[in-house]
Amino acid sequence: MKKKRNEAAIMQPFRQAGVLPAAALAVTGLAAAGCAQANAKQEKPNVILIYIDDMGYSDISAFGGNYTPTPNIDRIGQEGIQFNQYYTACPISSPSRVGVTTGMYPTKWGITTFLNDRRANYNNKSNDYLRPEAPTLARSMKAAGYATGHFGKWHMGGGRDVKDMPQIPEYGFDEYSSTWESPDPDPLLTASNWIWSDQDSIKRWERTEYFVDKTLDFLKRHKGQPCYVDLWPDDMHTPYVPSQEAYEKSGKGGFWEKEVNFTPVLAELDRQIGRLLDGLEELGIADNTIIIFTSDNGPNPSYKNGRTAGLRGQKGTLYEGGIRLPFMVRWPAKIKAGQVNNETVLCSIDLFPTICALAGVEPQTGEYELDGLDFSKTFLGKQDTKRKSPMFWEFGQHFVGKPLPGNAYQTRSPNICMRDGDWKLLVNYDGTMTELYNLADDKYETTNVAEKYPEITGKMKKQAIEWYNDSFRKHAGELTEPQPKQKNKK
Ligand SMILES: [Ca+2]
Repeated sequence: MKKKRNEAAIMQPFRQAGVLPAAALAVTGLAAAGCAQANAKQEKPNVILIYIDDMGYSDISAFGGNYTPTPNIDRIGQEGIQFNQYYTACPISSPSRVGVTTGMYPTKWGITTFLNDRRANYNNKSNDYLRPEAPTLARSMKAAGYATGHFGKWHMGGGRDVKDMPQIPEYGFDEYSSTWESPDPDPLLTASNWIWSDQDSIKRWERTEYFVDKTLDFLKRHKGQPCYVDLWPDDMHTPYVPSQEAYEKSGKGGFWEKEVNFTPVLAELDRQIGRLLDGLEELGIADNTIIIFTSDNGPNPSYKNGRTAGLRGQKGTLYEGGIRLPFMVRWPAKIKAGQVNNETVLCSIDLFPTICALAGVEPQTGEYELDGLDFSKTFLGKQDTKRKSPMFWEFGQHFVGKPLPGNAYQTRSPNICMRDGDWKLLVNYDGTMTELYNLADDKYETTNVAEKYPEITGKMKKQAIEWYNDSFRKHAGELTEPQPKQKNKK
């Protein structure tokens, strides 16, 4: 067997150091020697950013989900603060990840939709990877003395026929383990040349456990040093393959998008988040660890919008179901338990400046200006901060002018969106499909009031299109057309 799973490492995460090669052990030994001294004075908090893939607003119980109880995930908000008006920067994986990584609107970096092969990226006016000169949160944390790890899906470059992307350490990470859509996939997860296969050493249903093990092992080895960790699982992205039994029963492709398999995958994700929380307790670092829990974009499938609490739209649209997501923060040392914030409108691009402020870290942004705002005081529950500037989104310029699908009401939105206070405007970059909603009156976006409020519509439409014209591919460089593909023999 080519890539045998290391059972001991999986079953006993805290002993993983025992299977490290000699060179790594030497480094670990040095870190351990510094621990006693560092332990006494680690003031900066650890930060774990849990970024779930394709989790809907109401998958989990704390946000109204009733698929399966999620007591462990819910605990993060119950023991900290839950925000009910949090948005991702883009309703699909790659640009969403760019937004949270850079603290900037992803369209500026020319990541316009999910990263595909080079020809598709070119056709979508997308770069093949995030340019390494972009500011990154991890790089700022590292510069302030943090140990940095990325464990889970990446999808900001690499996979398919893209070979010239930078490696993950170039974005500020000391260690990583990632999946097929990354520069250097973990061989235990990628026995085949695809996102997953039944030949993988770590099975699809064991992946979140694997990344939680990686996270805990990293924190253990760096105990005494502040750590920044991305824990970015594959769940709740399809296919839903909850177990060997389900895999054999479902066959190839049978039920992998069905609720019957979705539910146990969600239950397992919750169990693994519970293991993470228990692990932090065992390591004695729970009190001074900030955990942020959220998702990268809305659900697909949405199960008739059961996964969006009835909000319109889903993954791939700028309606609320595509971009409004669950968001919770726990930091026992500083954040009072049991808070719910219904007022503050947050965006994933705020996390870069906010996390830096919470940790006392200076953001390293080079010549670029972050688009996100510092909401650290709001996270700490000190004030109910109202957002002082509008937010903008761009997704789907490649759909503009194309025929709408039959189910467009839920699956296709105009490609620019702006939220200012309770007003939300959507429009295509060519000025077509103008829609206006007042979210305080109509959070389900059922009634387009653009004609009823022509002044508001006109002003917001102008602002939104100007923002798009200024932002689209602003720092992305020139697009280069790929050479015609060699024919692949399978
Ligand atoms: Ca996603």
